[in-house]
Amino acid sequence: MKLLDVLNGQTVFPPPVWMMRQAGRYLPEYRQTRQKAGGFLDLCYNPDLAVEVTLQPIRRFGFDAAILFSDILVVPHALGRDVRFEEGVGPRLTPLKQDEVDSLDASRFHERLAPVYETVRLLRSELPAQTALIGFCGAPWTVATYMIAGRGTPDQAPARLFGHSFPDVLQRLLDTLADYSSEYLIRQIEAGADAVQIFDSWAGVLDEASFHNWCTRPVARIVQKVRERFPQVPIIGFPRGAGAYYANYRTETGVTALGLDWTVSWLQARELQAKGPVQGNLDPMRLLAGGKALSEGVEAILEQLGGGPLIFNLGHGITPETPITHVEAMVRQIRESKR
Ligand code: 1CP
Repeated sequence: MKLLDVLNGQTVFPPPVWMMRQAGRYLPEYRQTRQKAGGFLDLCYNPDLAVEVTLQPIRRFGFDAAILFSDILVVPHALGRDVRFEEGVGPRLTPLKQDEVDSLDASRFHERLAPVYETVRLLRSELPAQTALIGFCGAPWTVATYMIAGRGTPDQAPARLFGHSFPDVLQRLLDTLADYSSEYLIRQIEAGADAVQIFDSWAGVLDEASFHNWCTRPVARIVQKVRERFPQVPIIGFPRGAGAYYANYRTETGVTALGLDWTVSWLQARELQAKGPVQGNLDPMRLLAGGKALSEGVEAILEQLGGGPLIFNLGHGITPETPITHVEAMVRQIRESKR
């Protein structure tokens, strides 16, 4: 598998490619299956339909990796929190109060997530042998931001305020999430995931000390626990917006590869790549725009990072309005490129 070769440190050219949120609303076949499933969580917990939507982008574009179809918020749901997805609005949770942190209900954690493990098992048997299967979880900080605010917010002010007001309570929440997320990843690997990614989408809103305590440390705890059980399975860390903290994040967490967002400079990206594989980092707005914006963006990544271990990806998820023809053009350009 090309993706695993890169994660083992090899340079593969043209690089393997997949996209964050590759199963999603920009695909008509996704919208159709989504409608059949009923609610969004019903889709996540229905192995047959979750397998179907995971495979849709693989059939269409022949990506080098499939990512399990689920959501980062199934973890708080399996910890007994109320999680809903409102059509066209996004996730809604009952905001977690500080006196509820020590009474999360984990009694049915794996039972609730059993359909996700079943999805992984089915996927590994149905995917082509050359297509890697990526499992995932949200990083504790990012999951906590949704648990605390009860929704997505532009800068996670509610969770930052919570953490600065009650640092010990937030730390306990993050530790709990790290422990259950580790178990969740281990079960996904047991079921057949070839690699796992930890999504820290809200890493970029923190000061240096908070980044260390709330992003780096909990992710290091997950990496350590997963490695105790599966020393060889690659772990991709994606601390979106980490900026100057990317380098320390790699050394201190021990992740195998770093997911880069599109704001990282080429100089920094190449310095990071000199220490291990990187993944990214096309601006999803270049993919949405298409044409020259897209081809120049793809070309720059191949030129700047194609000489080392690279997994081609976007710098964040594809947006629902993106034309399918743009994705086809991107994949064609990557696959036809020569060095
Ligand atoms: O209408 C729909 O069908 C719901 C849209 C949708 C989809 C397709 C949501 C709601 N989640 C997903 C799937 C999903 N989420 C995947 C599947 C695999 C793939 O990539 O194809 C993954 C990996 C996620 C991870 C996820 N969920 C993250 C981390 C990555 C990121 O994009 O930053 C986050 C922050 C979430 C929360 C979430 N779930 C859904 C939405 C719209 C959001 C963001 C809400 C917000 O911040 O406002």
